[in-house]
Amino acid sequence: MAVQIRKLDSTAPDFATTLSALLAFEAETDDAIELAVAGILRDVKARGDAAVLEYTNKFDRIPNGGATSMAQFDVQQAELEAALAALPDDQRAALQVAADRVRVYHERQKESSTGFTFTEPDGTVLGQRVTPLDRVGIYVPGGKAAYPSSVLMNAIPAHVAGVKEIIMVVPTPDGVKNQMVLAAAAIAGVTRVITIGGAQAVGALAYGTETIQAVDKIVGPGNAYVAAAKRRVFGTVGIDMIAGPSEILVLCDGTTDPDWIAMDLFSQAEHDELAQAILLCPDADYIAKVEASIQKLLPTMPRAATITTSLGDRGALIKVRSMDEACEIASSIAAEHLEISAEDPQQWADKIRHAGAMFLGRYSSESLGDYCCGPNHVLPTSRTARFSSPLGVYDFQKRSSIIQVSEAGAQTLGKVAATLAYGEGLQAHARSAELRLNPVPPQAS
Ligand code: HSO
Ligand code: ZN
Repeated sequence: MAVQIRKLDSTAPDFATTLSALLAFEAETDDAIELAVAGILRDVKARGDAAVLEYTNKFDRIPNGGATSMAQFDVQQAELEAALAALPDDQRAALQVAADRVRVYHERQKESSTGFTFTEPDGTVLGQRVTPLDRVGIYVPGGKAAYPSSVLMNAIPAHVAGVKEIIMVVPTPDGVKNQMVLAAAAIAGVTRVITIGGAQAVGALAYGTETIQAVDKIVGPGNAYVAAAKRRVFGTVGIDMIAGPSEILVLCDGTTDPDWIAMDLFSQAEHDELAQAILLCPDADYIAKVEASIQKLLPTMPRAATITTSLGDRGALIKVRSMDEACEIASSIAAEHLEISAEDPQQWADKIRHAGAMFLGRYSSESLGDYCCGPNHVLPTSRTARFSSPLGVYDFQKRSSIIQVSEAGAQTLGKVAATLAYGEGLQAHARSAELRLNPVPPQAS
């Protein structure tokens, strides 16, 4: 099986148009899905557990005639621990190493978001306090996209932030539980696991039911129904982001083993037919070598069909004028993952303004970041790295302003506030400020 991967040249007159067409990705908004999800959410809000039970039995084909009570969907802590204990030793150890590293990294994030206070000369104190959310829901997909690593990446930052209740929902089609997902929940600080999924699980988390307390925020990836449900409950609860297909952009100076680069491109292409893998390189001969590696290695991949579609539809090998130009293009692409596979990668990294995560140097393969380097693998996709950040401890915290005005402060601020309030026609605001002026001026008639 040979893959047809497009080759582009940045000197071509239509390069900019071709590139933007290649990058365009519209999350599908399907009217039928929207309608179905709206109905499910309304029903869950109105009927609570009874609705969740019915939808789960139906959509997840729960065996033996289905569950008769929500309690049957709760996974006890002992079952999570048993799943962890039953894993092959190497898997358990690897999960533990990954979890520890993710925790250590996110603890640094917590240290750097501690809030502040300062005192003005007249004794007025101002500040910002950072507090964790009380309760969050983590959506974990079932089926082929059930990633234990994503359980760690979503739950650990919440735990590090100090969230007391972390409720994980995971659908179990045909009643089958993914043991590695349960094991990951056991070590990530998840407080409750419920085997429900789809829009009904999002509704249960957002509105609460008789047996599930409403959460404050819902995070985690899901299919089109879950994404539509998350969009609809936003406002009632917080949500993280609506993640698009995975992306990798490799910027290479032409000195890395081409097999390594080919496999790095495959590593994201194998996620999804809609995933995007792109190489930027100033050396045409090297690009030809990577292409040869792609053709050579593809038949060895169990997911060759997915990779072929992804590389064929959305992939590209792009010859650029220089590494400087590669950096400019990379910044405009704002990829989820950017690998800089080059000698002295730092000089190029300094020129990048937008990327979800940057992997510097030829040993930093993106796959290491997906599992165990420590930084989060939930990253902005579809060019949203221009304005958003990796999932982190800060997504499970919020800030409150602190204002403690001294008597002296009330004199100076009171006059400013009253003037502005009269300007806005808001008498009560003005009087509220003026009442604290010392001595209190006579009330305006
Ligand atoms: N690369 C994915 C995360 C992942 N990879 C999970 C392997 N497992 C996020 O873009
Ligand atoms: Zn991945």
